[in-house]
Amino acid sequence: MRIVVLAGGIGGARFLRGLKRAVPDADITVIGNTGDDIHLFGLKVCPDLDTVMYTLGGGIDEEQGWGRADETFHLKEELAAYGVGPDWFGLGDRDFATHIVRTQMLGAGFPLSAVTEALCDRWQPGVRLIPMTDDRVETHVAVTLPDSGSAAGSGERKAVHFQEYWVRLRASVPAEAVVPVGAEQAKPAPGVLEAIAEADVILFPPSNPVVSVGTILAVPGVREAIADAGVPVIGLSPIVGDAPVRGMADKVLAAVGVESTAQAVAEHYGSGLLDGWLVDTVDAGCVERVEAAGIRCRAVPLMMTDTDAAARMAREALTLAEEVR
Ligand code: GDP
Ligand code: FO1
Ligand code: CA
Repeated sequence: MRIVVLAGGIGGARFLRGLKRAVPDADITVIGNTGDDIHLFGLKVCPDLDTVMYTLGGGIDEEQGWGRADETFHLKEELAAYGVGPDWFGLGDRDFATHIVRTQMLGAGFPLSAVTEALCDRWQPGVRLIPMTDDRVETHVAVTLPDSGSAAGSGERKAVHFQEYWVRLRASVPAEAVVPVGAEQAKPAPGVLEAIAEADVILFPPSNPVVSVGTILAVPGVREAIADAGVPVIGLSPIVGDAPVRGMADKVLAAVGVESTAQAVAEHYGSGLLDGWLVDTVDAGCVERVEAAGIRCRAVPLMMTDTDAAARMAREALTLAEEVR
């Protein structure tokens, strides 16, 4: 079975680990979000690609969900001693090696998709991991910073990089707009459209609907290819009990006018894209309303407490795919 998954970071990666356990023989292609990518200290950092690669390759910091296990921060400390920032982004020593290799290969002229493949030679994630595009796309968030006196600024409206919004500001101010800068001009990376066209099923894991899956869908051609694939498209809700399981997805959902509920996220994707939607059992009350919107819906446990729980979720998604096929 050929499965295509549109993945962000932690939610996508943990689901993928379950999917691999649920269907060990499947041919899984992951289209990874690169809108979170950021240049720091002259290096290209791809948080979501790395989270998938490290999680599936056994190198992730399990508790944190991002970055390397057994990490140290000497390099970050040395940079800080020189007064070289930013100091708000936690790049560890082991992780730095990945960004150095990536940046070196990009500088030598390799596209990000080829670089990602090379990095995966080491990590053997057991899936084909392709960035959504080889072109530069960076998600920016329009915010109004609080009045002066606070470290953040002086009541001015400005656009900040997604990582600055998420990590530095901790989404503490409303996101007024979320813009995947460069997406309109981006081309899908080699293999993206082909994998979608050849898929037997397409899955949206419980990743952020705006800044992960939404950014991938913003690459011209991707949404159309999914709609044209003619195979079941099944999503799993990252919202459980009207709140994100983890993180601040509610803040970026508000920016696109979507309530933080499992039903609203399903309707946001819409019946033109989604055939099936899984909500958590605590949200069973919305199943009929989602179905009324033309999307087949089931309520099942959606908490990825461990890989077995994620594998059960993956099996439920594939069962729903067979129901709508
Ligand atoms: P990020 O790039 O690291 O933010 O990760 P993703 O975009 O892939 O996923 C983030 C989303 O995963 C968040 O909105 C969380 O609500 C969701 N999430 C995390 N853990 C779980 C879980 O156990 N169950 C469900 N249903 N969603 C989860
Ligand atoms: N997330 C944080 O909340 N704080 C960090 O300092 C941080 C550093 C970091 C370094 C490498 C990496 O691959 C990911 C990192 N993340 C960090 C996670 C990541 O930036 C975000 O979780 C996602 O991009 C949000 O969608
Ligand atoms: Ca992310």
